[in-house]
Amino acid sequence: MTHFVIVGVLVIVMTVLTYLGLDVAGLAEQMHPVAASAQAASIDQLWHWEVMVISFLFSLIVVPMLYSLVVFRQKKGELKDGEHMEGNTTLEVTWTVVPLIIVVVFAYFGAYSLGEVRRVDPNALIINVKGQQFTWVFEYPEYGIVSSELYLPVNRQVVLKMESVDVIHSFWVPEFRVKQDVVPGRITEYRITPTLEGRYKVRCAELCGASHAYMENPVIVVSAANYDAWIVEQAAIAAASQTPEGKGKILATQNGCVGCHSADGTQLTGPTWLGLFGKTENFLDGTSGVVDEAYITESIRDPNAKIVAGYPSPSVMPPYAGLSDEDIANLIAYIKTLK
Ligand code: HEC
Ligand SMILES: [Cu+2]
Repeated sequence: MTHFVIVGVLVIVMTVLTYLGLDVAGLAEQMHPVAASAQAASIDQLWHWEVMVISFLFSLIVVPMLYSLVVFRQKKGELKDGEHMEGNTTLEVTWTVVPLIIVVVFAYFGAYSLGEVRRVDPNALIINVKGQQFTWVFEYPEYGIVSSELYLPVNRQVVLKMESVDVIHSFWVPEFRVKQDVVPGRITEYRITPTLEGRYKVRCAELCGASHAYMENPVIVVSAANYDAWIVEQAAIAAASQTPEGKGKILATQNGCVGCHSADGTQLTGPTWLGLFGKTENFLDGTSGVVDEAYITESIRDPNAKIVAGYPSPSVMPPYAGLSDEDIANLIAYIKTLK
């Protein structure tokens, strides 16, 4: 009987020590970052209960084993066999029923926690997420905004409708705790209510190719007011990129024009575009002319037709045969804004 008491006490001591050890390790910044979502609460609670039970089960096995090894080891000169045992119904019933109860209780807690995590708020903000090798793209369908950063208002539920364009990815923000696969050809949902303002990172949690480890994008949780301001700003940018000037600016970047032509007067390989439209240009052959739509179009399609005075002949500017009339009109609209 005294053996049972001693082992019982040792098991309790060992449970506490194991739990404290695991808890300290688990709370280390890397393994258990700050909880930043409403969903994190029930998940963290479940985690702590599980660590507790794991500590107890570990002690329940290891302590009696070590105790028996030491206390009931074969003494010197002792040669006879150990006592023969024929089974013990009470013990067998106990070690079947007790674990069964524990498993059922945990199944209940698990289901409850899952319910909490998936709780639907009908006013949730909808954001479409696209995972692709090796980045995330966030689309705010109500505002026509596309962003590489996930901006979220604090204390409002968001539902991410996630899709992959290539292989399986997994959306994971450790501070939010919840993790969800992103699968090609299917839309998966991820609900979260951020509760703490700050900058976090979404990581891909499914090995998806060579640069999988770099598949990280910023997640920024801000106050409702700052979120609204960001939406207004982004919507303005999105709208601006739809105007001819906006499209022209994008074309100038895409086609590398900005590498040779500055918009602010800086001298690069080519003449600056600042104040270009409407001015009188002197050419290498001694003639001059006013910069209008026709001249700019000619300069783009056939850079050698007229070379600006002071620049080498033939022109270092490549001819852009691939640009459509509309592209050129947009580029001209953009150049016109640079006064
Ligand atoms: C490799 C450098 C380079 C690139 C890239 C380039 N340009 Fe040029 N561009 C020049 C140089 C040098 C000149 C001046 C010599 C000449 O007239 O060809 C010039 C002249 C021009 C002119 C006439 C400017 C003036 O002052 O009269 C226009 C308009 C122009 N480029 C538009 C464009 C557009 C639009 C693009 C992109 C689609 C582009 N360029 C890309 C080098 C470049
Ligand atoms: Cu991935």
